Amino acid sequence: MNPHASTVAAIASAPGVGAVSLIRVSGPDAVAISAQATRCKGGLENAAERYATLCKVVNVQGEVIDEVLATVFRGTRSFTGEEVVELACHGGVLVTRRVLERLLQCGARSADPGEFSRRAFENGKLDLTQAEGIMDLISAQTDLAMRAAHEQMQGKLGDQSEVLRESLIGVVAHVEAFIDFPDEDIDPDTGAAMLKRIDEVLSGIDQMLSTAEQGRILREGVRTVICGEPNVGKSSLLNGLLGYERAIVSDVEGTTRDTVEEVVNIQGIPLRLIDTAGVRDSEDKIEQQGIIRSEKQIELADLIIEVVDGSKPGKRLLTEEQVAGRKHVLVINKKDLGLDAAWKDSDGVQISCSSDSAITDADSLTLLGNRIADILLLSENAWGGHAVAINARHQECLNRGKVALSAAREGLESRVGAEFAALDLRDALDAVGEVAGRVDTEEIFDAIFGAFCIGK
Ligand SMILES: Nc1nc2c(ncn2[C@@H]2O[C@H](COP(=O)(O)OP(=O)(O)OP(=O)(O)O)[C@@H](O)[C@H]2O)c(=O)[nH]1
Ligand SMILES: [Mg+2]
Repeated sequence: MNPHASTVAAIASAPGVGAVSLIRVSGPDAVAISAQATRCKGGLENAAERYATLCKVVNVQGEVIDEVLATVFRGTRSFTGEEVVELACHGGVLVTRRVLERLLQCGARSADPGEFSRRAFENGKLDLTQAEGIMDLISAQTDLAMRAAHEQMQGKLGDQSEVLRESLIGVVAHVEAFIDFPDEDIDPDTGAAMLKRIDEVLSGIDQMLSTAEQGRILREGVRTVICGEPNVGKSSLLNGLLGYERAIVSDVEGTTRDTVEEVVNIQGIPLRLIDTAGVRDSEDKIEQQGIIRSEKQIELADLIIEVVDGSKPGKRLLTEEQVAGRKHVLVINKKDLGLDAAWKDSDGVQISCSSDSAITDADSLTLLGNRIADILLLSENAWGGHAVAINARHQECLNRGKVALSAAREGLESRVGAEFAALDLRDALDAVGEVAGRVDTEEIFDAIFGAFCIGK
């Protein structure tokens, strides 16, 4: 616990004009400072906790700045785990700023970015993953991203890493006790049992690591490139998925020259759709530039939507080698014109998608959405299995933990020496602990002395 000496204040609502603005004050003098800045019956210092109290914010001359509703949270029963006052004032930019200035005049310090969450973390109200979950929730653009953020705020990710960390503490305790107290009759638990415990943690780490890609997709969106030969209907598909005419569509081959990018929500998954110039041999310099960009986009994509004109024999733009190991879906467009025999046995998704609503087949676009969700392992069914989706920071910690733990395992197995294994195990423990922001050696001592009763 890190009790903070200072009391901080900040505007908690979004900048700009609104009906109400919220100003938060947190720290040991939150109530005293707010009471000094306000006038109300009985004084804010005596206000009932967790009830809205009507009061006036006044300047040093006693002139009213605004009438506000103040809510007092005493002791540790607040978001930050400190004394907190929340002032709901009128939502003008100037009035909000004046109320904040008055609180600063009365002794509060302007809060740093994220300082309220930081205090909540340091006061043990949240672990790091929960604090990150709040940020994810605020920036979520789709329902699925919101759901994942909620799970994280509930502490599911922190709990998972905590289970692994606790197992590791047990392992470290055994190995360190064996080193530190060689005369005690401590079973080093090396051998098979120890390795089995390490393997269990390693597989737990792998399981968490396997959610990294879903996590990145939910947070950042899937880079999805729509590619194909000219005139197959790439821009029509972009427009169809977006629901409005974003890209120019025409029957002239080579209509799209530059890439066009838009975010679309497909079954709760944010796709960053990139429409590209149709790829063909062209003499036109501008078109050539567009084609080079298309090829670059295909290389960078998380997901490739390759479109072909199903009404013509034609061939695919990409070879099997080019799509091997990539997330790829083949879209056979213009099925309304009748499917050419060349595509009859293909497992591509058949669609019709045009600015002419009589031609567009909405159901076929839904089927395409399902296929995309399946490919991304983010369909409702697949998602059900994972409560969490880790972010890049968690991934880095877990990878570091995995390397250290694998080294410890090797050391124990080849009996190089318990000391080296213990160092690696400590590194692994720290790395896994970093996921939830817990790095505490005190606990290891507790585990050693508690579990082995070394009390001489
Ligand atoms: N009948 C029918 N026509 C379609 C369909 N999809 C697209 N078209 C037509 O095909 C032509 C080309 O469509 P675009 O979407 O511009 O094709 P594109 O692949 O973006 O073409 P480029 O940008 O030139 O590479 C247009 O005349 C569209 O109206 C479809 O499902 N059915
Ligand atoms: Mg186009």
